[in-house]
Amino acid sequence: MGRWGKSVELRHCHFPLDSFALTVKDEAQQIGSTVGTMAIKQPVSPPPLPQPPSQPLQDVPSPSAEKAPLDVLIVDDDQTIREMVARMVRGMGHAVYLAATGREALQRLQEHTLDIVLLDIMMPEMDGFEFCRIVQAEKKWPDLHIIITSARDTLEDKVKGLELGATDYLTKPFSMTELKARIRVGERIVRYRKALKEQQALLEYMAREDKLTGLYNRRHFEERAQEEWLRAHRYYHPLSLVFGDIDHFKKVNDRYGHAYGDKVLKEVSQTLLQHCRSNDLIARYGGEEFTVLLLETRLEDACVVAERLRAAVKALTFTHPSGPFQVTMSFGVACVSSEEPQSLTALLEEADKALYMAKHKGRNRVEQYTGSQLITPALASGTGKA
Ligand code: GH3
Ligand code: MG
Ligand code: MG
Repeated sequence: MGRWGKSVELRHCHFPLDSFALTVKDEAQQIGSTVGTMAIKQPVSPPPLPQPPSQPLQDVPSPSAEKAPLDVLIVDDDQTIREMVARMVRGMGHAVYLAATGREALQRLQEHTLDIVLLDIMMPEMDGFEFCRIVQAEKKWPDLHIIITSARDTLEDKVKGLELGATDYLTKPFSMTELKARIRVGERIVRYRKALKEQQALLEYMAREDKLTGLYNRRHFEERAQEEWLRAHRYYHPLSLVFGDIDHFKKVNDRYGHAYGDKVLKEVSQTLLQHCRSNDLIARYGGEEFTVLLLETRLEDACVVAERLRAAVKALTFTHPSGPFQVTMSFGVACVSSEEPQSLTALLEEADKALYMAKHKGRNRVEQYTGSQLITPALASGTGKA
């Protein structure tokens, strides 16, 4: 029972945590009105209960990282009930929001990200059923855990509330201990859902990420690039693609070892990322190959970006124990053409052909696709990219 034990409460402040019904009953008796359920809904609400002498801060559970406070909305047109329940919920370590009508409750939902709603049914303006109906229809809060707390106790009411999306139904007068227990059940469900969502987000992120470099991987790049290609093609927006490949990377591995090669890949990735704009989509396409999709960017401007990337990579110095060294990169650039019907695959092939030319012309350079870069057998057997 703890510090706010029943005997202490009843003696000093009429605030027994274990039985809300008992408190209302006592108060109702004091002001000479009906006892029990009806007392809660009487038009003249009982006078506010005396506050406990001081809040027992040491009794409030301190939330740990994984037990962060939840956001709980208490909806009731009876101020006394709102305040008593609010005290109890705060005591459980949660953040509390209040509303006196269904309409106010909807407003709180718009303003805050709420986890649990304790919902009265009979309220002026908009009742609890209507609130549930709107929440269900809007589909914006699928994870909201609604616990109805109502004096309406027929089977029809309970079924109606649950069918309208509430997860639990508690009839008034209720015991505070039971409400607390039901909030705890809600808390477990809410936390479980949150953890599941975080796991899902992590899995999705991992599926899109290249583990070594932290850049997007080829799969994600192709998915996003396909969307962007369709948009650009449909609305005649410029869209460019840069294909980059580290020069003679095999030699880096051979000379400095595969592990150091990994380090080079990571640093090159960060450099490329730093020299891209925030809405450019950059990915590790494979091995030592990188792609950058440049939205709303024409061929000439994409060549400028590629040149900037080339210079940035060349400026890097790697400090291996055997001595410092540099790496260079070659780039091919292509743009969605408004004349010919293309595809993302065609765009990738064009950038790849331009990259091939850059390799062929001596590496550490940027080449743009001009349409005349046919790969002849002579070129293909030459020093082109692998
Ligand atoms: P070019 O200038 O023609 O591109 O020559 P290159 O040596 O860079 O090209 P090649 O395709 O012959 O070799 C690519 C090398 O990249 C071979 C491969 O082992 C290495 N590589 C690919 N992925 C990784 C990786 O994740 N880590 C490391 N360290 N090396 C990788
Ligand atoms: Mg290479
Ligand atoms: Mg390669």
